[in-house]
Amino acid sequence: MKNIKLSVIMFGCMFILSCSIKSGKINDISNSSLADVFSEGFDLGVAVNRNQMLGIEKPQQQIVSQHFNALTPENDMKWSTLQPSEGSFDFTGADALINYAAENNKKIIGHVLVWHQQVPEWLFVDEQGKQVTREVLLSRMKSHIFEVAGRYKNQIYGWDVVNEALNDDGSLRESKWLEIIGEDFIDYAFLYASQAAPNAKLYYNDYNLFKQEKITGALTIAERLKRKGIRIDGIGAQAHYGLNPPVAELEKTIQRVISQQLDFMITELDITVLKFPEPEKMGADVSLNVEYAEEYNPYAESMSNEALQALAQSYIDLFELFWKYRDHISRVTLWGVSDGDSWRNYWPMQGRVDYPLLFDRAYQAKPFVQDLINIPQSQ
Ligand code: 9MR
Repeated sequence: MKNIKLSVIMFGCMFILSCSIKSGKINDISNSSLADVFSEGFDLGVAVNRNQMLGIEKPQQQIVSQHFNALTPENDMKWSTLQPSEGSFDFTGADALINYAAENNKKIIGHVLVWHQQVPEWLFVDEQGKQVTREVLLSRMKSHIFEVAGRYKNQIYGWDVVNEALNDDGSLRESKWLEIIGEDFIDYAFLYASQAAPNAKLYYNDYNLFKQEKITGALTIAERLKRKGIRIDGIGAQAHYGLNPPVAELEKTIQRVISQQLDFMITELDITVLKFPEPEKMGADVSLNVEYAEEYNPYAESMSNEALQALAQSYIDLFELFWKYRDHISRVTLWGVSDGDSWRNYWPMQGRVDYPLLFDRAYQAKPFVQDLINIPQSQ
């Protein structure tokens, strides 16, 4: 009799469990963590700002603490913030992130050591305003990397060492780094980073890497570094996409990267629901600034249901791909906490209202987040 009772109870429990898995309730995220759902596959990261780290933006901080396990500073570790004038460093924002991450047990991704944007005016010129030599710029690069990556060598898990050095066709982007130092500026950046932070992972990071010519350029850089005995651990694909993201091309990219024994990660994911005014310039070139036009801002009050469905499908398609390659993808990072925080509201056109992230302006998870968290159970 006792055994029968026990079996009935056990059967009942299993039935309830299987129903709740099917209905998705087992992963009701109000009481759990998105990062936990994907933890068998990859870290789930987010870009954060200083106010979130300091607790000034409380609702966003709550989302960060509950749902993400890897943090990238959206702006606070860029050169112009850290070393606004030569030799004088300001670590206020960076330290706030480091402290928050330590207290809340989050990984930290450093962003970024060498980039052509958000650099201070003094960096490429001498006191007379004349362009500096290769030797001077290399020495400025070295001291910055040693100061910054060295300071956090025990706290930062991985660094975006060089960011956006390529054009979409895979050639090297014209920049002051390239002009003054030459193409081995990339090699030196990785060399210095590996010396300053020997235990940190070192990444090359760029946008539009789903384009095969562009990933060829990135892989060529990685091969050269390896040939020279300079460490590079992985390639970060930014993923600033629009609706219907390039899933098939991205899959090819993932396959090519992992076949080179390089780690692959998605470093800056967001999906605009708005029409891109100059489609051939889709990507993340922050210098693009298109004049405001009403027709490009259709959801000023709220997003249409159609757009929400298309956004949902886009995220589902991408997360299915990420989960398929979970053994080779170490992290997927969203570029911002909630829609109101996103840079997409002001790029490539200022003054629009966009809906590119997982959490809305009222800090609620969008309905399709439930579909995302069901992916690990359904595959
Ligand atoms: O999201 C960042 C935004 O707040 C800054 O104004 C902008 C300035 O350059 O940089 C944005 O972050 C960029 C990142 O550092 C590198 N890849 C493209 C990102 C979006 O522009």
